[in-house]
Amino acid sequence: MQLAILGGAPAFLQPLHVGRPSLGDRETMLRRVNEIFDRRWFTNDGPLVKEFEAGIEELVGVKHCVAMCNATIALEIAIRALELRGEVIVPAYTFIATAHALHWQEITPVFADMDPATYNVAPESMERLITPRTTGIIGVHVWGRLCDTEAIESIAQKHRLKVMYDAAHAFGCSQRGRMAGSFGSCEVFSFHATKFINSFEGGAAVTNHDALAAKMRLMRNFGFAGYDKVLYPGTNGKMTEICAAMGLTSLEAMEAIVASNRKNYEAYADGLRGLPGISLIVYPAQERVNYQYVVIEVDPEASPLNRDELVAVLHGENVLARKYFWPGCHRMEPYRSLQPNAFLLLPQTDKVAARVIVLPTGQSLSPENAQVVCMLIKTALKKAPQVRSALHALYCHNS
Ligand code: T4K
Repeated sequence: MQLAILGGAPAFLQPLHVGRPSLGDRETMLRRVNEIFDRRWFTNDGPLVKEFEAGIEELVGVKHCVAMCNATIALEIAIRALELRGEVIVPAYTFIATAHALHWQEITPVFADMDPATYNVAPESMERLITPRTTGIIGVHVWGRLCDTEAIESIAQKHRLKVMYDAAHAFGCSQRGRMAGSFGSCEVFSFHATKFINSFEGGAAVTNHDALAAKMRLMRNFGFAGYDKVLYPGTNGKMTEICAAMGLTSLEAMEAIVASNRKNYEAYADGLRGLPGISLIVYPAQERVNYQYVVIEVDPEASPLNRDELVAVLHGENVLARKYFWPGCHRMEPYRSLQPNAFLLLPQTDKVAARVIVLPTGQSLSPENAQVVCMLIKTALKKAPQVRSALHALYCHNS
């Protein structure tokens, strides 16, 4: 913990976290836990997992949901079931799991640049990276705003590539009225504790393709097709009943979670309006949106403080803002060593990743808390010279 740069005690006694889980109805969850105990059926395609899968299929409008223990394993299984190999194009601006799910299977993630207007991958940057070794594209719906699926799918068609999406952020979000989960050959959701809908840990691959769904179901359970019969080199990607219980409880609370996320987002939008060099992510009014991420960008040319200085101020006030996804995947190991020149094609990713701050939101935070966070940012920008010298003194003292 750092000192309050703005002077006095930190504005918040308890830290405000990004990614604080939403809970859903506690009594319902506890009832489900009791039922799990009574049934003594804890995992391996249990009734709650099936119910959770059916709920997702209905909400997303897809034929198949294959629930898994987390989204990283779901990505790995989807990648394997689609028989991707060689090189697969992914955005550099994503959580490291997207790239690792490929590298883990000896597939090379080839990093494409972003469109700074959307934080999503720039389709033309993807097309430039296609080689004879390319077998597929993984788009990522960053912060829940869907990437340009039309452009990506037309590039894929032209070059005979497979397309899947990392929809970890985009559960409950739509594009032209069509829900995330129904694009490409398949899409992967995350239900990690920090996500919009959470099952403690969890994920799912969703698809409209019967054969692909059947293959992923086998793969998540060691490749077993009934007693004593293994058809694929599968893994253990199963979701437990306790996770499905949480997932169902969270799913039931979905509208309430969106409502509180939206209130917080609007409080941030009010409080940050007009601050020099600060812009807040805008969500499409005509679409379904989960408002799970409050993302601001700090333009170092226009803001009196840069991104890192503002984050230091906020941490000093117990507002534990995050710099997601900084640095881009290409600047993390093993990719930094394996592809040392990748950055040359990623100017927008490097620029934007150095500007982004993700602010706390979720049901554990009130719009009043969001207003205080905005006041802190406003005060810090107003007192930029003092803030800078306080930070300088602090760093000199600590080094
Ligand atoms: N693709 C994308 C685009 C993703 O963003 C992610 C995950 C994945 C794939 C892979 O999905 P999973 O395999 O995880 O299902 C966190 C999450 O662990 C990760 O799931 C998430 N993206 C990523 C964006 O954030 P870290 O390393 O930043 O986690 P950590 O421990 O720093 O916690 C994040 C914040 O959440 C902190 O402020 C503390 C708070 N928190 C966390 C947990 C677990 C809580 O308040 N309570 C909690 O229980 O990765």
